[in-house]
Amino acid sequence: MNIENKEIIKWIKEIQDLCKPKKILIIDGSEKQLEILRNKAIKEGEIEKLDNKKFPNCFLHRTMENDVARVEDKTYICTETKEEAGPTNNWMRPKEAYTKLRILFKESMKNKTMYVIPFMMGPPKSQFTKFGIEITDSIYVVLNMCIMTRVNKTIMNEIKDNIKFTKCLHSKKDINLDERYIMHFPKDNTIWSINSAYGGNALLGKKCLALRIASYMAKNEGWLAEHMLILGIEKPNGEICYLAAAFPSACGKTNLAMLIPPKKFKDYKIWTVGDDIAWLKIGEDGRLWALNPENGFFGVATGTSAKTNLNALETVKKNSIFTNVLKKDDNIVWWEGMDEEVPEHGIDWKGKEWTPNLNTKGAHPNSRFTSPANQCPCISAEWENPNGVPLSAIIFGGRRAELTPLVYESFNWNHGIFVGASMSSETTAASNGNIGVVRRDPMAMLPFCGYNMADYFAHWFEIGKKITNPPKIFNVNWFRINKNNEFMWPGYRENFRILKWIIDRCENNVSSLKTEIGYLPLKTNIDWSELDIDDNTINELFKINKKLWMNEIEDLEIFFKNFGEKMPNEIGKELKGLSERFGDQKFA
Ligand code: OXD
Ligand code: MN
Repeated sequence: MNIENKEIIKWIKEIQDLCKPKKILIIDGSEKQLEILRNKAIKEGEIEKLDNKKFPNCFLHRTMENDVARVEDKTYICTETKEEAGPTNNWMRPKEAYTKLRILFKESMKNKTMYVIPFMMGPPKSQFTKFGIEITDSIYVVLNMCIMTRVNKTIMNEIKDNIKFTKCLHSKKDINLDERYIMHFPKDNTIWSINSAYGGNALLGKKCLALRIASYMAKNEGWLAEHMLILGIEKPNGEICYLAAAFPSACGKTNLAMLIPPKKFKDYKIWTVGDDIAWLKIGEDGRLWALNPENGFFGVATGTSAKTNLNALETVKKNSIFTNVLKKDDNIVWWEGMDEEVPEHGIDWKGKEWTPNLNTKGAHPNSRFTSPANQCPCISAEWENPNGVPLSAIIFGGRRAELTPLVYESFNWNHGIFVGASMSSETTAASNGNIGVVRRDPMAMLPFCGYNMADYFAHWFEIGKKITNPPKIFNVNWFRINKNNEFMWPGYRENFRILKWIIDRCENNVSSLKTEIGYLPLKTNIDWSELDIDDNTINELFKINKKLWMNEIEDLEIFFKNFGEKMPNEIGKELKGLSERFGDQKFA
């Protein structure tokens, strides 16, 4: 491929001199090239081919045992001052970080091929779209990037001399955990990642570019890069209304994005626009428009079943890569929680013989599928619309055993930001017997914000000043538990009932109950029919316990203090308002 952009040529040469690969291959995303690479990866043991009849063009990959998830303690934002990165990010000065990493990258690709992947985050001809180039020594990364991002023959030369692109450098090197680093250089529009081949650390278009670097760009350019799914709800009259929702990792974003409404609501339909990342811009109409910059899903396989997510099961049946799942004797995949019966024998995610009586996991709990988004049976017709889709609502959520009700609506945009900034998840007794360990995760962005989160909150307030027709902001909690440590809400497709109330609120179809924390539904405005739930449980799901909320306010005060002077006053005002509404004069 003939490269015209001089900066790209210079950068490739620089990395070549540093990593000393045997060969360089420019990736054009063509089936011909991918086929050669897949065969090479099969020969070298990086991937295995699955049964081509049952799972056409699907492959299995196993990571090293020490390389199964994102590594937040090894993830850095590299800026001149610590203040720019803020108290929630690991920080290093760029000079120090480059010096450290250059030593690690030195000759890291010796005797290997260096793959250069030009890619696009976002659809063609969109104002949202950003370019990146990832240099890697892993075919697994190439194959995944060709699903998760848009890669084709023309992209390299679309990045003209004056067009910005993110320089992404990755080497799996020797997967040494002690020398694993995922470093971001927002000012240089650069990402360097070494010693991991796990998706979130190695597919640099996703968390690294589309969230950490993009959030920094968004702050400077007046938009938002968020850890949110996007979905459309089609009503019986054919109208579609769009929502975006932020939940901490592993709280069911992919399941909600692909939800099939319960039988009772068969005249409604959910359309998936995205399952993990949303880029949000104010449109000329004063509404907030949302676009999914990705091209595929990198979803958690474990627990995915016909009950939890039938659409995902359909999506992964072809052209997919499975990571750290169990391989059955008939050369197809299985994971804990899949509908099929537990196999009598297989090869587990570590590559070892597995039988159920071993009492070990066949698939890693964070096993994954990588699948093209356009294979999803409920993919929205608008998912590649260059303008995105207009949002009626933003939903925040987390796992709180006793605190937050099933759903509530914020009073206005600023209060909604406070609700998002207060987001947290808690281990519930129902999941591991250790109740009440709270992890604060504002807007589900704690591990993904590429700059000081105090500035990030301020940026949300700034956006609010410019939107004339903002989406309403809600909070949901599917995870409340009762005295017997059981989840009170059935969740999954029944969550549709709550989405329906949310759209009814957006369209001013129903009134609500004003409380200290926000607007709650009138019980009669949610359809509970055909659900095995009693009145008492419904009341419990909406209970606001003053004592718990007073503790929460204290906890939030401590958390927000971490951000020091930079914290926007609006957050303090909202906290004070909440406290006063509970009759407390503490902040007076
Ligand atoms: C995550 C993911 O960790 O989407 O949030 O993989
Ligand atoms: Mn995510």
